[in-house]
Amino acid sequence: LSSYEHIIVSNPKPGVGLVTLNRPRALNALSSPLFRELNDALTKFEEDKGTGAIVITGSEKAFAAGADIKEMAPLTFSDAYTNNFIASWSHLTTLRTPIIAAVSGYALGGGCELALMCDIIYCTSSATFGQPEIKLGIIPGAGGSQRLTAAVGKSKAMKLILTGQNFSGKEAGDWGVAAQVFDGSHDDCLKGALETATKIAGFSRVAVTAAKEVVNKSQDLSLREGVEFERRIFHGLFGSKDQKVGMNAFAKKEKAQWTNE
Ligand code: CO8
Repeated sequence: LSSYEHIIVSNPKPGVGLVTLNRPRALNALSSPLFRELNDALTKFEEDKGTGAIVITGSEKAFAAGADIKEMAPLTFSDAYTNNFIASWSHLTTLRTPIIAAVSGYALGGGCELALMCDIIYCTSSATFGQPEIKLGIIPGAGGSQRLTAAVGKSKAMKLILTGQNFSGKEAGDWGVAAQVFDGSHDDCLKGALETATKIAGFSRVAVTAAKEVVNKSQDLSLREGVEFERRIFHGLFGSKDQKVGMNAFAKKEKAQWTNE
C-alpha cells in the first residue's frame, strides 16, 4: 500500500483495512494534508473488492485532538466560505464500507466529530471526548452539533457544546455514543475493533452494504419512510445470490460460502 506522511495504512486482518492517524507531535490534529491522505486511503479501501470493513484509530494518547488550530487561526470568513473549508472532511460518510473508530486518549472537536462520522465507535473507558470549540470562539463544524445530538439527546448535547465540557469513554458507552468500552489499553480497544471488523468482513458484502444503508437512513427519514425504505431493500436482497447461499447453508447446517453477489 502507498506510504503517507500523516497516516499509516495496513491490512492487519483478512478483509480489513486499518488507517492509523500519525501526527504524534500534534496529538493527531486534523489538518487539510492529513485529511487529503485519509480520504485517499479510504477511497482505495472502498474500491478494493478484498476490503469488507475499515478501522480508523490513533494512538494511546490521542485519537485526534481536533482540527489543526494553527492551520485555522488565520482563516478569514471568505477563505472558509469560498473554499468550503472542511466540506471534503466528511467524505467518509459517503462510503459504503463499514467503518469502526477505535478511540483512545483525546477525541476532541474535529476528532470527536471524526469518530461520530464512523459507523461504530469502540473506545477505552479513559478516552476523552468533547466538543471544546466554544472555548476557541467557534462551534463544531463537522457535524458535531447534529451527530452528537442524535446520539445523546438535545439537553445533554446542548450542555456539552455550550460548555465545552469533556466526557469520558465510560460516559460515551453509558450514553450510547460508543458501542463498546474497554477498561484496558489502546491495544485492547484496537484488537476489539479489528475483531469486529473481521467479523463484518466475513459476511456477504451485499447484505452488509444493505444493512449499513438502511441503518443510516434512520438518521434522515421519518419512521414510516424509513421502515418502507428498509422493506424495499429487504425485498431487493431476494434478488441476490447470497440470500440463497445463506438460507441453503442454514438448511444444510453448513457454513455459508458467500459469493458477494
Ligand atoms: N491543533 C493543533 N495543534 C494541536 C492541537 C490542535 N487541535 N491539539 C494539540 N496540539 C499540539 C499542541 O499545540 C502541542 O504542540 P507543541 O508541542 O508544538 O506546542 C502538541 O500538540 C501537544 O499538545 P499539548 O502540549 O497541549 O498536550 P497536553 O497533553 O498538555 O494537552 C490537550 C492535550 C488537552 C488535548 C490540548 O492539546 C488541547 O487542548 N488541544 C486542543 C483541543 C481542542 O480545542 N480541539 C478542538 C479544535 S477546534 C475543532 O476541532 C473544530 C472542528 C472543525 C471541524 C473538524 C472536522 C473534522
